[in-house]
Amino acid sequence: MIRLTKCAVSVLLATGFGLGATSAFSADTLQDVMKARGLSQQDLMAAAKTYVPTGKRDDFMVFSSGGQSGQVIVYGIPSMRILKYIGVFTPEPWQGYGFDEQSKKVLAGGRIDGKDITWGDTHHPALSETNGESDGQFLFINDKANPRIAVIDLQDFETKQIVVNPIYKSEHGGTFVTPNTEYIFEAAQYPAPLENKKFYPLEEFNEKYRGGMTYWKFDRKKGLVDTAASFSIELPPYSQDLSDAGKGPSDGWSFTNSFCAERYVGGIEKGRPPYEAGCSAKDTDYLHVINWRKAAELVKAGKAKKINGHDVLSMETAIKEGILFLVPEPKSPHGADVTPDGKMIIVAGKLDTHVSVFSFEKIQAAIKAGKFEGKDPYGIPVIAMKDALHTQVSLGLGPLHTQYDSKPCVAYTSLYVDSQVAKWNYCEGKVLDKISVHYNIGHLMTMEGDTTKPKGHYLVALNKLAIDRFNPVGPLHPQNHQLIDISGDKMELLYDMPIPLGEPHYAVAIDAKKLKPAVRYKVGTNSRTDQPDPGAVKAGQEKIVRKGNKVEVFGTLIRSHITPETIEVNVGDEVTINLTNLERAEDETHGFAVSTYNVHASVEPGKTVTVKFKADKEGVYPYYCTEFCSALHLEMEGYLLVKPKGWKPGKTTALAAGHYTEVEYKATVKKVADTQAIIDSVVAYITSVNYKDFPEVVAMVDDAFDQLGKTKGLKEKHEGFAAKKDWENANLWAEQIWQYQVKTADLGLRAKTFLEQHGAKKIK
Ligand code: RUQ
Ligand code: CUA
Repeated sequence: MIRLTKCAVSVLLATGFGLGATSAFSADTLQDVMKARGLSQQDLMAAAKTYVPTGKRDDFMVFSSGGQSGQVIVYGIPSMRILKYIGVFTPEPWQGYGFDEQSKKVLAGGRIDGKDITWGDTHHPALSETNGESDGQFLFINDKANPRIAVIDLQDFETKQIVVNPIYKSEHGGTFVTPNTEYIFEAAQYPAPLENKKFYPLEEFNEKYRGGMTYWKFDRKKGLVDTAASFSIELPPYSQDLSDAGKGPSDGWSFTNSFCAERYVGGIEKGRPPYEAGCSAKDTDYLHVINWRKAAELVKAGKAKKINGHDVLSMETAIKEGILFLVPEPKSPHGADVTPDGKMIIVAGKLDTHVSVFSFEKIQAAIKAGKFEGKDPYGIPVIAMKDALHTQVSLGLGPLHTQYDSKPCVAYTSLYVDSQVAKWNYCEGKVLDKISVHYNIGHLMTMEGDTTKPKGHYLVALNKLAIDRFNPVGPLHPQNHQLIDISGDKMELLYDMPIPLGEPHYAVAIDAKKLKPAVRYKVGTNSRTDQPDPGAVKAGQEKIVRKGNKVEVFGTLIRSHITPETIEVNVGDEVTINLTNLERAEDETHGFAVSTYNVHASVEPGKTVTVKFKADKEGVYPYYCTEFCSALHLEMEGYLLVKPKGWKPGKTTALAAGHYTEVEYKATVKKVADTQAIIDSVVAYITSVNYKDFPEVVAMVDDAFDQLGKTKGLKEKHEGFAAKKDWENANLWAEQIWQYQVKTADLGLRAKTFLEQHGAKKIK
């Protein structure tokens, strides 16, 4: 990456470089622009550090929680350009998510008590890891309100699975992964009875309400959570909160903090002060220290009991087997972040100015020595805070979360109340720098900052409030992600990005080079299962199958027509339409919508998608492609005809005719010949260079020949009609040849441009 120094900027300015007076673009100099727009030299510096010119790519990719939208937001760093919203817990119309059958099945995995839940309170995304490093394969995210987690495959950035937690009513401390993504963590939040739909009065809170920690087993080969091999540990009714997995020396352990260890129950209705008073009355809460690896062995050995069909290790067993311990932590803690070397766990104070750095080695020494200061009311051994602490550092008001730098011992902690980020050294326990952010920061995020090898460079402050930062848009403000340069000694604020989709609690970033998403599916793929779809058909094999009142269409999409172009059904029929996109060219997605039947599909190259509905109203319903896929996109259309009961064809009139003449037919034939000459010249160029070394081009060439192949037999057809002087049909079939030629030429020219721009070499 090029680092532009301040001094370099001044040189550029002094020499009148940049948009100089001689520039062909404008008469302005860089100084003129600065003056006119009121920009400082520092602003210019920030612009130079973040601007990514057209055609250039970002260095890092961010996966941000979409908050209450139940989605994931993908954007680039340093440009902060938004690239995608991934539908996760919530239907997302553009991607057809929740409007086609394949994706409805994924969303159905998130049904609770037989009901659809069409929103999610997404909090913490996590990237899959191999040996403690981000590997760019999978993304996970949780839903706090409706205890669920989701699996997103980074092969196509699509949600593949939603898993409901069978024993919680809410959760928060998820998702966090173990260093080889063996397990995904999910910690409960507000205690409730673990049995489903069981009622106990609040007076039985201590006895019947419980917290817990769930370990979801991830099957990397299948790319799915294996629910049968997953388990939970029953925990006291403290509100378990953020968690993290041990790594290096602490691998095999998990750490989960908690609040409201007071087990307080509000409030006014019972003549008691509210939760906020009772839940922060004591000076300490508990950090839960759990040996998950041993817990998994115990579950395998049959020591768990089933609750709602799910394996749960009881507190009793966990205590007896020596896998569960508590460490007091300063009141109402937040964040539990394991250092990259796995030696320390940093917990922030929230209502305390301190962050506490706990030593894993000290915790282990106390456990080995059986040195406990006592037991909690449930009999869990408690390690004294002083026996577990490495150090405590006063950072400022409202410390929440901690992230790590590529430089050893350097950490960044968000200060919610102060609206600042503190940079500090956790080995020596000293503050290094502070920067103000706008405003009230929650999480913060460094590049691969959760892993064993953080990448440095940048930090993003995820601010809860934006207040005065952007043009006002009414009482509900966007949130503000601020990009901060952390490569020097002093942190420098670079960029403000409004997030208008929900409250993105947390985000994770990965080196962009690690992501290798596909650009097309194998033709006929169900993208949600990555298996061949039974609804797929090859070109030329399209059909409509009717069985009783069920009508099933096996159709295809290719520029610029839908096959079939007419679907006739009877009112009351159940209609299933399977569509396969036959394109192989990059970015040639077709959409599919049927007027007023609330179905929509996004059919990317190679994908097969199914929409299903009951044709419960008679009438005429156009269907069409919803993506502007070619010059004749608007003509990518057809009719669903829903016939009334007992309808019989009466006297029909002829379909509209063009009344074409011989002159028009001859002109069309000439147009076809001219276009063929262009195609031939493009083909000559492409085959004269090493185009086979460019997979993108090979795909385009394949597609082009596919299109051209469709003209087979059409010449004989139009000539046959011409011989009979049927100029109408002769002209229409000649015209159809030209339609295929246009698409062939379009692809061929794109391939040619690509080859020219990517330095293709002559081979003959
Ligand atoms: S936490 S309220 Cu991630 Cu700071 Cu959710
Ligand atoms: Cu296909 Cu528009």
